[in-house]
Amino acid sequence: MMLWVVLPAYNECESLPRLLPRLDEALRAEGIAYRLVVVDDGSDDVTPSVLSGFAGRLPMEVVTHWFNRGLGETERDGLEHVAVRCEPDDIIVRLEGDDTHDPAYLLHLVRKLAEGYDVVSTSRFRPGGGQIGVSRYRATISRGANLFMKALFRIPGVRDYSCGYRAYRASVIQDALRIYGNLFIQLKGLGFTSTLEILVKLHLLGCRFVEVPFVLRYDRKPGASKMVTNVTTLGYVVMAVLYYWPFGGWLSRYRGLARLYRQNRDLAIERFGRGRLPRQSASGISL
Ligand SMILES: Nc1nc2c(ncn2[C@@H]2O[C@H](COP(=O)(O)OP(=O)(O)O)[C@@H](O)[C@H]2O)c(=O)[nH]1
Ligand SMILES: [Mg+2]
Repeated sequence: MMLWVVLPAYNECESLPRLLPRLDEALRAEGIAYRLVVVDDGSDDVTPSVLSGFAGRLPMEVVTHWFNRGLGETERDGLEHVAVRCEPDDIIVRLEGDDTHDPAYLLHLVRKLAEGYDVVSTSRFRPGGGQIGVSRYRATISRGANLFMKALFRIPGVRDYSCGYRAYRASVIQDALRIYGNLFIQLKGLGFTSTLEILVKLHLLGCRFVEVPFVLRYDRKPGASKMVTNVTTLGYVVMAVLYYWPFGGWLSRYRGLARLYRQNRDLAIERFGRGRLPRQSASGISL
């Protein structure tokens, strides 16, 4: 089993030198084989040279965006990069590059996934979870947004819809790409909406979710948040419309998918699939 760690990074030159060694230490201590995929989203600080400094020391690959494309395209490219290289039994974790997600939780996520779930999320809203260093204003917005998401997209096992620190069984990400193709992350230019969309699309696929309590360490963040609140809020609203739209919205388009996928995965892919998932050769050419 290989653990693939996807790390979106946009101007994270201060936090990466703190985060990467801790991540390596946490996984090495447990003897977990891992590969780190950093997606540099067109950083205009010294993030690229910080990453080159780690290249020889850690098992890592860097996917580079020459322009700042936003979190949606960054998550998509990180997940696709891994999906064509990993084995179905591998694990994919995505955490943030701003050092607010303690790598110690990786072990909790991996252990929980071994119990048979498809997705394990970290959750600030479970007993023992919380957030340190978050302003009252931001905490209130985040709480409100999560209530909104819960009301609209209720997913059993999920309380924290907006924290992107999650572990996925690699096979479900591969299958989601086979089924949704480029529409797996459809809302790309709308701030951080993609983090929620991944959950919703995997729910429509019939995945089983669980959470582990998690404390967000916002006090460790060196700079300000890059979240564009207004755009992300607009994204949630657009997503609700797409989800419930009676003429080909997600709920109607993917009706029956979850049940079929659980009963007969191959048939579900044949009936609903819209994407191929090529294997990538060592030379990096799609086969
Ligand atoms: N790709 C991409 N990643 C971003 C962008 N803004 C932030 N990120 C990354 O997405 C993650 C979340 O951003 P962050 O500033 O931590 O938001 P916050 O934690 O909600 O305050 C971090 O790993 C960032 O490096 C962006 O415009 N594009
Ligand atoms: Mg963050």
